Amino acid sequence: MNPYSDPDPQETQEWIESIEDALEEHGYERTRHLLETLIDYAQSKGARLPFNTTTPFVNTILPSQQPAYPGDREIERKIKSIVRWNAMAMVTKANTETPGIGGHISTYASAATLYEVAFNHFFKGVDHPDGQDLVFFQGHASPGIYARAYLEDRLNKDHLHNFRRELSKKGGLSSYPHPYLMPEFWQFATVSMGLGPIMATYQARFMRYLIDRHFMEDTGRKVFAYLGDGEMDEPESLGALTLASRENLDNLVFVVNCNLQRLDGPVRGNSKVIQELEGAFRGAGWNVIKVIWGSDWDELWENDHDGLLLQRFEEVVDGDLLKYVVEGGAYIREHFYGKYPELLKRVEHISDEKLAKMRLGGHDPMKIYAAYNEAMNCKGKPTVILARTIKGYGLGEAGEGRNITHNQKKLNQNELLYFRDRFNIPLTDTEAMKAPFYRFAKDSLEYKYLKEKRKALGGSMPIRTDRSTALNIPEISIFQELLDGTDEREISTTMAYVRLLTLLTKDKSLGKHIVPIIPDEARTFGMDPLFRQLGIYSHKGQLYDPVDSDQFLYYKEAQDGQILEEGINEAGAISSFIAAGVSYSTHGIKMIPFYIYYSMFGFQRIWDFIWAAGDMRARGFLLGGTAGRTTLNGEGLQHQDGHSHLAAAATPNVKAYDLAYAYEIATVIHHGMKEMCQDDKDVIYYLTLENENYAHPSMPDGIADDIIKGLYKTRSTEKPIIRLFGSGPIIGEVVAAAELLKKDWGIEPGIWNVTSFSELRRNAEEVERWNLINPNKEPRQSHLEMCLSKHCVPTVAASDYVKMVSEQIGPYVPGPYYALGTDGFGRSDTRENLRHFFEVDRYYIVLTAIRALVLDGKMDKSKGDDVMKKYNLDPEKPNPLMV
Ligand SMILES: Cc1ncc(C[n+]2csc(CCOP(=O)(O)OP(=O)(O)O)c2C)c(N)n1
Ligand SMILES: [Mg+2]
Repeated sequence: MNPYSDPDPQETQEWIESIEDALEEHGYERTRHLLETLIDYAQSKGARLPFNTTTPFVNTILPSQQPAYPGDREIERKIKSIVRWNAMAMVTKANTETPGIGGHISTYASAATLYEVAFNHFFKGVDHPDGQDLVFFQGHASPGIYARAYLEDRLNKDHLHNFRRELSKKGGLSSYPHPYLMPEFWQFATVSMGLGPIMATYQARFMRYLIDRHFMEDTGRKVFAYLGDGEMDEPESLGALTLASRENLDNLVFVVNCNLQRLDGPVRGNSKVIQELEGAFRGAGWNVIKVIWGSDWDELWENDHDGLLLQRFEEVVDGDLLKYVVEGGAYIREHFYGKYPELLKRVEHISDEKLAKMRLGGHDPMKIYAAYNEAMNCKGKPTVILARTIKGYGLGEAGEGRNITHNQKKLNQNELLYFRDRFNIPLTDTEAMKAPFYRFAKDSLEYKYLKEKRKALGGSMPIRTDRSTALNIPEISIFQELLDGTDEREISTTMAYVRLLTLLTKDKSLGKHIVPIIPDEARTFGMDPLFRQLGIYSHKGQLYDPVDSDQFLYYKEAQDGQILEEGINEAGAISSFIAAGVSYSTHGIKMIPFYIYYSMFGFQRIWDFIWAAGDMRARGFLLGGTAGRTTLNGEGLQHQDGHSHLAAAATPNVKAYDLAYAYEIATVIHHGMKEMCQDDKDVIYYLTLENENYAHPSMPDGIADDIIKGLYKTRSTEKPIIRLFGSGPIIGEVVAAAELLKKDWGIEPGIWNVTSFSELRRNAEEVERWNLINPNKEPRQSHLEMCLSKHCVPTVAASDYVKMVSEQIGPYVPGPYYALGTDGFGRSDTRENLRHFFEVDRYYIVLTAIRALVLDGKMDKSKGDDVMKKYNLDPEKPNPLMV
């Protein structure tokens, strides 16, 4: 409330009357103009007016502005009630039959109207002439979405019966939206809270990108994101709000289910979450539609001439509002209206029972329809609908509005009967107590209605399809200069990659499908020449003359620009990667994202998004630049990545490579593009790229397959007694170690390049598993065995990653296996010093090789000490992991 005490109410009233006149005679636009002009004027005269981003705690859309409801309310109510019932029955049954299997009843119970109005009137399906809307469903509202699919005949009783029992023979339903598990149903993985809102925002942005780049027409398709009010506390949820308004994403609609509760209790007990969210969204420039009150409240609000009801609502906090839900009418009368005798009078004619049941906005189809309708027609801004609902709506004593409601997994018999009565479910007591699934008869009005509504909107939702066609991947010879090597010229793998991208984007047929993505590091990676060649995407084009416009390679923004330059925003950039990576499905157009970033800010920072990308079957290339704990030398502890390959190895559809030479990069990327765009494999490639300069050899013949499998030989030896593995730039140390071994110790090791420890392990595991469960068949051989089993000699493996990365193949390598790696926090220093510090340099490789030969009985024990002395290695040197 305004704390200012009014010294001249008469004058205030006169101002209000002037505004009333303006409203009546000229409408909202003129009134707004007048008020804004007055405020601007006062501000220009030095009045410091408070900035207020919130509006009163009432509905944004007045009853007089509501459109007529285009549907049959009665039939829709019946359908909704049955969806509610089936959703509840599905979770109840699952938990009765398999205690502890989980699931949620209360979330969908609060969101049912939000979804049903959209299913009946808004969501466009794949066969709609405008194309499909993209909908991010609130993850744990999934039971309601399955329940509707059941009524539409898309799922059967067995599916519902096997909710959360995906391993059952008749097929089950995944707990949450997982496209990986239900690839023809779910489109987006949403249940890691906070990822949905930002991913939806970048989906809307990517849709624009495809339109601006002339891949498709603007047909008014929308992206909807259904979100929890508790979920809005995740930093990612609000993280891209200004991007959405800045880019005028009027194709984006957030629907926040404001039941005021999260898992443990109130989202904001001591204030109002709806008001807080309104402030955040309005401040960011969104169109905010608050749907707080249902039609039952229209009369009370209309009669609130003195603003007392509003004042009372502004006095109470969400904690109070939740208490009213639980305590009922008499309590509300006494504690809420009772504070002011005038308010008490206003509700005299309303019974206690009615007071308790006055419907809130999010449960009123009229109000929700009006909000969607406005969102559909809003131009130039994204829209958020803040809908007030009750968590566990209809559960009564079983959890309606109660703090335990989120974890309510089943109803007992009395609670089932209560629920049946509350929603008029046509079941007898005996039937209802068994919580059966209910389906409308095929000739019923309800069945016909729901089918017709969906047909008119282009088919059922959610649905995931792939209507894309294969892309023409050119021959690998387009990368010939990378295959030929650099002779004496020293370059980094990052430079080789940038060259590859330049060649690729120039390809006549494939080039335009490449989506380079970068979070403000283009210059770090030497990608700035691409600014001019490809342009940086900007819906607004370039409204200014860039400071470097006189230069050939200037900073070029363009409406049809190809590069997504995301700023310092890894979460946004990976969301763009995902949007591009699933474009084959969401838009029926194959795009190939190449997202390059500081490798430390990849898996470590945004692995959850990468996990979701895997779940959503995204395809594309992640490039961890400036990778390697000792290869990136000056940046120190925060920047040196020595472990992203561990995370990559644990992400099922990520194929990870640590590459040393330009031809390896060309081979892997070429192969990956074929897998993604010709063989339709849902794979993400992760390549680490480094910034150490050295000469790159030309590609030997016949090794392409081995590069993809993860291991190929670069140096053979006559009588092998030991072999060295190297990966990425550490191969340079390995080669140097081999020279020392020969020169100083008379040993000639074979040398192998490991391009992927994780691919080698996956292959070896797969073979091992096959051999395990096929004991009577001829055993198969892994790639490692095929390469190495001829000589059972010790192996020393060195990489710029923690030892576990190279150790992952240890059990499958014939002979003893020794791993060198970079465990511990990074440091800034020269590469040479760092490699010594982490004990991955040539001298430690030699030392380890000699020790391996000693233990193998091939050398005398004293040799170890000789090596230590010869290379000045200090036995007192502290362990890099511990210091
Ligand atoms: C990142 C993350 N943290 C925690 C959870 C566990 N979780 C699932 S639902 C939920 C509460 C959700 O509350 P809200 O967003 O308000 O949704 P509601 O169910 O109230 O609609 C929590 C904490 C999760 N799924 N994701
Ligand atoms: Mg909530």
